[in-house]
This record gives sequence, structure tokens and C-alpha cells, in this order.
Amino acid sequence: MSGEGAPGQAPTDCHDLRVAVVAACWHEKVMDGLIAGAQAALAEHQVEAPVVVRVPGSFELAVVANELAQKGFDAVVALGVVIRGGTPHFDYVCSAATDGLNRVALGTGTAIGFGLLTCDDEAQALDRAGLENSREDKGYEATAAALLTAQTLRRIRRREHLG
Ligand code: DLZ
Repeated sequence: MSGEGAPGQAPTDCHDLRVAVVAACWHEKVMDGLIAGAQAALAEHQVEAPVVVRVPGSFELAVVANELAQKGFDAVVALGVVIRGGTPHFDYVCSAATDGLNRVALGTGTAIGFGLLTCDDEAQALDRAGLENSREDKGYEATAAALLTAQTLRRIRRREHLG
């Protein structure tokens, strides 16, 4: 899946949204880029005092995202990097994190930003990390998507979409 076809839509002023970022610790350089991208998007859209929580690995993203969602955050941005190795671990961690985060979104009705990179090697991950020579900035993109979704959910809950 490439980044081509990504939406141009941007969130409006988000100063009234409470936002948390949950970020894994594996692959430090890539994670630094993803977190910086998320923070840039939050600042650009006027999110005040976002909370950043670290977890050991991507497998732990969902349980902590779930707790944050239940505590009332309007959006939770999940960031992680999983790099394919020689063992089936890659598939287990990717599917557990992906399925877990989807369940958090549906179970809590909270906007979840899906900033999980699943890559064949470190070069691919660096290319998506929003660093100086990266082609893409998935931390920024996942955060903008979460903000947009939180605003959409809020409008639906206020019945603004229902005519
Ligand atoms: C075990 C593991 C492996 C092999 N690879 C990664 C990875 O590339 N990225 C990542 O975020 N986490 C990895 N982990 C750690 C698991 O996500 C988890 O933290 C451990 O299995 C402990 O529960």
C-alpha cells in the first residue's frame, strides 16, 4: 500500500479536543520521527497539552489506547514500528496491534489514529518516519486522521450530520 491517494482534507481548529499519543519504544530513530510528526500535527491544529504515553512494544499499544479512550480522550494516536524478521513474530505483533486498535475504536467510539508502520526493513520504516530524508510522515498523517475523525464523531453526536 503506497501513500498515493491520501486525502487532502485537514482538521479545523482542534483546541477543544483532548488528545493522547501512545507510542511504542522499539526502533528508536523511526519512533522519534513518528512522535515528532504527531507533535507537529497537534501543534498545527491547536491541540492543547496533549498527553504522550510510552509502551514497550507495538503489542502493548491497544491495551493502553483502550485505557486512554475510556478515560475520555477524544482522540488517541497510536504509533509503532514493526519490522519483519526471520520469525513469525512479525505477523503476530502486527495483527494483534491492528486488531486490538480497531477493537478499541469500535468498542469505545473513540477516534484512533493508526500510526503503526509494518515494514520489511528499517529503510522502508525510515522512509515513512517524517525524518529529513523521508518521503512520508506517517506520524503526522495518523494524527491528522484522528483529529478529523474526532471532529466528525463530535458533529454526529451533536446531530449536525442528521439533518
Ligand atoms: C518482540 C518484538 C519483536 C520481535 N519486534 C518488534 C518490533 O519490530 N516492533 C515492536 O514495536 N515490538 C516488537 N516486539 C515487542 C512486542 O511488541 C512486545 O512488546 C513484546 O512481545 C512484549 O509483550
